[in-house]
Amino acid sequence: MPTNLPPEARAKWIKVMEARSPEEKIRALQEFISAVPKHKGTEKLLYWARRRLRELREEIEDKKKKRSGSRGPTFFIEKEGAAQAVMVGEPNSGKTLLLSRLTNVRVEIVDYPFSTQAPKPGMLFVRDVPIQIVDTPSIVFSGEGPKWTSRVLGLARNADALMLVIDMSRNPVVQLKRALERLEEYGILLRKPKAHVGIERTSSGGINVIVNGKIVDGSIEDVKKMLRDYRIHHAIVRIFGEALLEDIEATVLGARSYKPSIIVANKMDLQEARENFYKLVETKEFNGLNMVPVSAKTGENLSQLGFKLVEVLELIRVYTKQPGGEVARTPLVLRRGATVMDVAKSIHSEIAKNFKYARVWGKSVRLDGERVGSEHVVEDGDIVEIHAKA
Ligand SMILES: Nc1nc2c(ncn2[C@@H]2O[C@H](COP(=O)(O)OP(=O)(O)O)[C@@H](O)[C@H]2O)c(=O)[nH]1
Ligand SMILES: [Mg+2]
Repeated sequence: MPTNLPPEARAKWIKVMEARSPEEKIRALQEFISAVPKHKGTEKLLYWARRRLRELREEIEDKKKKRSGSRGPTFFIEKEGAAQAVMVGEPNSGKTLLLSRLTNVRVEIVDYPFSTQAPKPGMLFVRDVPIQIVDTPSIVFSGEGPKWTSRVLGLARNADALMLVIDMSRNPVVQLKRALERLEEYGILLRKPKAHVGIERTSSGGINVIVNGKIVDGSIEDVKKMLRDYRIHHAIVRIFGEALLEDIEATVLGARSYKPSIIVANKMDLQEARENFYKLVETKEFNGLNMVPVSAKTGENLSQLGFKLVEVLELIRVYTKQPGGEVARTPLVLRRGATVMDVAKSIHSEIAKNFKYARVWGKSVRLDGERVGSEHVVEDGDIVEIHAKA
């Protein structure tokens, strides 16, 4: 990813961000592409911009199809439950069987490649946490692949988590290497990069840069100037690790981002699978990936897969209770780091507004029923009783 794009290119990018309709976005993107100088340093950016262009064209085509009443498969799955996890993988890796094993969905396994034609959701309950699992048409990780490839990867990019399903009876090292490359081309990173940049647009307050690490090749002033070039005037920028200015620019451009992910090492019941799994684990390049060995056929380790999903999604359960009342049976599902105020807000905005204090039982407090303020951070399994002004 290049840094220091010429001002013309940045100005064009602003147009892309501001475009409302896909048609407008396409025009703006085309202009952006022609304003970007072509050299080694911009290769990835251009690749990414052209891919985005392709996706937008497909989106328009899709809409036309719908209007004309033809009923091709639709690639949008409404999110339900606490989070959405999309399964992606090559033909016959076992995605569809996994969906039927993990969720309430009953599907017919038809034994020919590319038999799944449209994405399909089902609900998995991990303890009390509902997680939507989405099965998708198979793609391949080397070469061109089927025409729905960018749609499937678009679904994955939009999901809360990605499950990369791998057939462990075939050379998994090669499969996984290619898969990682392919996903990265699509802007999906399965591991947190060494440097992580978050940009949160705000409505006022100027640009605030919080550095938990360092900016390797510039200063906070350089970051502010770059954002202003993109006409971002109010934002909180958080930098973790050792970030280059180009990492920050890549974030502005939305070109790649980390997606909580699991490598689902499937078909562990088959002969060569166990040895192959060790090969995966021992490959240095795969350090830091979450790998879960399972068998969709025998059901081996499927519950572990659920727990791992909750873990990578950073979901926690909080049980509410009214003063003098019973503990709720079903939990609120929140993200790790949530506060008592987040709990109050998910109960009711009035309760949040009239919040006085809360009592908490569980891991986040030392005493049962300890009295805490709104900023108190809750933990998985906590019971929270909120006291509000009447
Ligand atoms: N032995 C074994 N076969 C499996 C497993 N998971 C899926 N299969 C089989 O692999 C074939 C492809 O499965 P399917 O779910 O359709 O794969 P998809 O193309 O990724 O959706 C089917 O014959 C499944 O029964 C597994 O864990 N072990
Ligand atoms: Mg399938």
